[in-house]
Amino acid sequence: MADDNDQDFERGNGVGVVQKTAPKTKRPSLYKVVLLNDDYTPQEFVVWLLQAVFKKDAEEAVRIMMHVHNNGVGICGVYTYEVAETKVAQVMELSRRNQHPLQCMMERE
Ligand code: TYC
Repeated sequence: MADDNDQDFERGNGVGVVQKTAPKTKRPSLYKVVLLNDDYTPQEFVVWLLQAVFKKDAEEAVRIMMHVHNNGVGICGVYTYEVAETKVAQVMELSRRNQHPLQCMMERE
């Protein structure tokens, strides 16, 4: 014998229907890691750092280093918050350990 639910189901009244909701995923904010020029850090050190920390090939590393040298500032890469934060910390620590005044920071895209 049909109970109330069976009757609702047969009428298509929504009993037992799985309703899809829009997925609530959001793309993470991105951050530029930028290098600042100075008069003291050797060009070779900056090129080495761009390869070691930012995984650039030699040609791209030289291009970015020269861009910073000529323009005062330049982008090393764009990353999620934690990755950008880690790369900035690595640059600052490697510069400090080698006694270079090189400065690096992150900026919201
Ligand atoms: N201007 C530096 C020099 O001539 C080289 C340099 C490039 C320094 C980029 C920092 O982020 C920098 N020795």
